[in-house]
Amino acid sequence: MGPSEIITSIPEKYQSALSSTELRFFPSEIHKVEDFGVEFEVRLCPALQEKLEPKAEARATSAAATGKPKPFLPPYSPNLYVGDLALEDEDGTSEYIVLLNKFSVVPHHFLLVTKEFQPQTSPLFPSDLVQIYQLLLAARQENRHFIAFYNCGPNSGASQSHKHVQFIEVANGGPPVEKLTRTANLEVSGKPFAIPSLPYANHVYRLPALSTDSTPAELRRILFPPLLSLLDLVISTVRHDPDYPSGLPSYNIIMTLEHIHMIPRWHETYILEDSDTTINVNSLGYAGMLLAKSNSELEQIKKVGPGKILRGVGVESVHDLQVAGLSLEV
Ligand code: B4P
Repeated sequence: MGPSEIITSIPEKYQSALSSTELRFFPSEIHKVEDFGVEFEVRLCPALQEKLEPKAEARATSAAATGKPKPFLPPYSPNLYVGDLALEDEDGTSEYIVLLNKFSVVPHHFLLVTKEFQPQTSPLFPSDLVQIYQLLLAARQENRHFIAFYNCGPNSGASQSHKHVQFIEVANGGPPVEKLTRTANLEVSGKPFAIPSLPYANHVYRLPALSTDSTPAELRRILFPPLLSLLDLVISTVRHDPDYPSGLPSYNIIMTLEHIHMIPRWHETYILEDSDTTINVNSLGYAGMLLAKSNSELEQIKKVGPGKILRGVGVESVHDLQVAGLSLEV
């Protein structure tokens, strides 16, 4: 299938997966919380407590050693499987499958998964980027607004160890953080920048207008150098902190047709003071979309503030260091 066929088949596939009961939809409601110039959308979804598999357990299920089913390897459930995608790129052919998210909080949430096992700790490759943007462009052609996100590394919020990029539908104006990002007035284009008002390290690249007519080679030339420079910045940022855990870095990536955002991560969950509650944060949190699985989590998020939570699981912003004259090596 091509990217356009995938996008057009998602609504029907979603409906039949829902009727089959294999896809579970968890109703939720959005609460707006203003913080650091962003109107955060905190999605209250108590029904997710019924999803009995917490992250640590899901990771174990996903690990090769358990002998339990691995959800992103065949045989795929016919109800969740949308199609195969193959990308003829300069590097040869890369193969992917598209699956509907089995645990859907937002309808039509889908996953782009590598056909062969690759670890979720590996960076995005040029072919991944091209495939992601072909899907985002195909959706925009249908006048639908999706963002893609990638939870990379052990503390990024990922629970499945097989490389997968997720796609979620958002409102016309994009996710909450994108509205703030759009207001950044860049002195020079074609360079990464940070949103200094946000209380955590963040690195962003503003993309030129992309076209559905672009060839894979053109998309690769436009998209891959920015991704590499953002990754360099993430690595430089975490190196500024001598206490950052050794080993592979963790980070979140949010991809829209306008920007690529990359946010280094330190911790997987935010532990609330004076309570046993923990808040799980994945890439969507940094898009301005947090998840609360109970009313008490929602109240705590409002009380503590999304910015403090995101700073707590992220890394200190090095913007102040840059302003103070300490440059980052890129
Ligand atoms: P990961 O990258 O490993 O982790 P995640 O998105 O944080 O989801 P997690 O599984 O930890 O779920 P959580 O309860 O926190 O992604 C794995 C993906 O594969 C997930 O989308 C998962 O649902 C899906 N999956 C697992 N087994 C599968 C199978 N057999 N077949 C197909 N897909 C499978 O969060 C629950 C859901 O809410 C997640 O989808 C999460 O992405 C989403 N979510 C989180 N914050 C949200 C927000 N603010 N708004 C809307 N949705 C949100």
